Amino acid sequence: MHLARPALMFTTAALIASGAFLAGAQAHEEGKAPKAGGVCEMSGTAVTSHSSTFICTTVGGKLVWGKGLPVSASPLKVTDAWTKVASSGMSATFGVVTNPTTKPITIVGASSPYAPMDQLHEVVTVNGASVMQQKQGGFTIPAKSSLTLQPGGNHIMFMSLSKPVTAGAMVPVTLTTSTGAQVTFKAVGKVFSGGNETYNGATPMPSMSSMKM
Ligand SMILES: [Cu+2]
Repeated sequence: MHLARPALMFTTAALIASGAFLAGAQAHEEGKAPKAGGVCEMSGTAVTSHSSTFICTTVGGKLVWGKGLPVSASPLKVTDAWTKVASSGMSATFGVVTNPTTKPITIVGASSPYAPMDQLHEVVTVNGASVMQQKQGGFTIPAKSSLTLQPGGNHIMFMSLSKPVTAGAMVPVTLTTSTGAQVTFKAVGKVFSGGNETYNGATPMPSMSSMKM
C-alpha cells in the first residue's frame, strides 16, 4: 500500500502542471454560487448569484448560507457616500441611507468588488472602550427616515480589501435588504484617520481581532 501515496501525489502534480486543478478551483471561486445551508466563511458576507442574494449567517453556532433572496431594485437612496482610504486590511464605507417609503426597510447585507467579505457594523462600548461588532439583525430604517453611517457609529465594514482604496476612487457598494431588494451606489475614497475601533467579532478570522479598521 506504500505505493498509493506517491501515485496520488503524482496525479495531483500532473493536474496542477496541466492547469486543470487550478482552473477548476478558480472557476468555482469566481462563480461564487453558494447553496442554501452550505458552509460559508464569515458572518454577514453577501453574494449574489443567479438573480438571488445569499447571506452568510450563524445558525446553531455554524456559519451557513441563508436561503437565496430574489434580487429586485430597492427604493433606498444613498447620498454622501465615502470609503476610507486604505492600502490593505480593513476599511469601511459611510453615508446617508434614506428610506422614502411608508414602511420600515431592513438592510441585511453589503457587498463590494473591493472586499469579498463585508459586515454591517455598530460601535459599542465594552469595558469603557469603543469596539465595533456585527449589528445583529442588520440596520432597520423606519418609514420616511434616514440612517447616517459615520465613523464611531454604524458603518459598512470591509473586512479585508482585495484591492487598495485610493483617494478619489469610486468604490461600488451594494446593499441588500431583507426582501432581497438591492441598491448599488459609489462611495468616493477619502483619507480619514479616525474610526479605528478594535474589531469585536464573535467569529473573527485568525489574526483579525488585532486588526484596525
Ligand atoms: Cu467595523
